[in-house]
Amino acid sequence: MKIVFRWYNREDPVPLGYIRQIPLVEGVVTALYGITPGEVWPLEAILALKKEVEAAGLSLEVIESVPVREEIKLGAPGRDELIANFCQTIRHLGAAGIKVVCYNFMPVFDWMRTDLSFRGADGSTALAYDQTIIDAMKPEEGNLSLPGWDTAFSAAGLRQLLKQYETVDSEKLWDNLAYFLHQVIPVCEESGVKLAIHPDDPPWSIFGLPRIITGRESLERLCRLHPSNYNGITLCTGSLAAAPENDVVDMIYRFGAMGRIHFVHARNIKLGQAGPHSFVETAHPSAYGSLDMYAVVKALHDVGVNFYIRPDHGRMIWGEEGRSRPGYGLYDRALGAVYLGGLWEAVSKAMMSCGSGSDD
Ligand SMILES: [Mn+2]
Repeated sequence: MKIVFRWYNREDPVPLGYIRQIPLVEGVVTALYGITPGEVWPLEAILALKKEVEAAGLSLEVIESVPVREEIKLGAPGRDELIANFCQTIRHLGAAGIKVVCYNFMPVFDWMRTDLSFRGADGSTALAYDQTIIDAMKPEEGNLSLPGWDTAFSAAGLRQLLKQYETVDSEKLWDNLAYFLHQVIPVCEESGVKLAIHPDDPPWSIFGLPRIITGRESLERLCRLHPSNYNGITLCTGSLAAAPENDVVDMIYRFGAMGRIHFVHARNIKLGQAGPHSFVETAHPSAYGSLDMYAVVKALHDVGVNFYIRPDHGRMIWGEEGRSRPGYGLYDRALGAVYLGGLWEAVSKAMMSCGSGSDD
């Protein structure tokens, strides 16, 4: 296990020097920003980024994310060239020593929240999701006011994109994912770069758009699309656990044993603050949310795979606000990193003492 920390490059108000001071954190996860999605990432720019990170005493072995253009998800004209560009980016990342690339296959909307500053009883703020707010919006009629999304698309651009998706149901989206992986995975194998899909967040359909990476069954299907373990998973505990039927610990045993978990996003959420299909992000420890984080870490330890793990979103605490990206402040994520490392130490040492116990 290697603990890593997401860093938004030079735009991030959290400097590399601060990340270097978080106990147990060995590296950062980042991306090249400022490149038009779909363009090839230049090798020189990747190498320069890696050099900058390493100069701060940290490693850069995981990229989050290389964007997948809508044409690829839609199966629209131009996708072959865009997939070829994605492959070339993978080759460059492999040449720079990158081991894992996170991506997602969510149509139009990436992660979704309805409140970026839900205030907790202790005065901290966190991201939250309430399905009833989503259900009241009609993006196709220009009625979409979501925090963090208002400026992502023009109303006309969004309407046009949603129209294109009218002919893409779940099965078509699966076909388009299979088509993509069929071309990309062999390049990943040659380049030594493991691909790790991020589950849909939240893991159900929103605004009538298909969402397919939602739980155990769909992850099984993903694995079957290409038998290589370069076709892997980013196990995001908070995303998957938003659907109460998802047993995250069970999924770690299942997909960890298959060698498919390369990257873990660990965070806790509290389900049901505003009824079914609602949740609020909490502090990482088990006591604050619906997830048993000890069981999560123990499962990861038990399956014995090599993986990178990062604390996922954190709350805003200790007066930190605004300057950071939602969920990506320094303090609460740093607490999360140390908590995860502490659980790992406890699980490791408990296992060791079990192993040597027979001599006593
Ligand atoms: Mn995640």
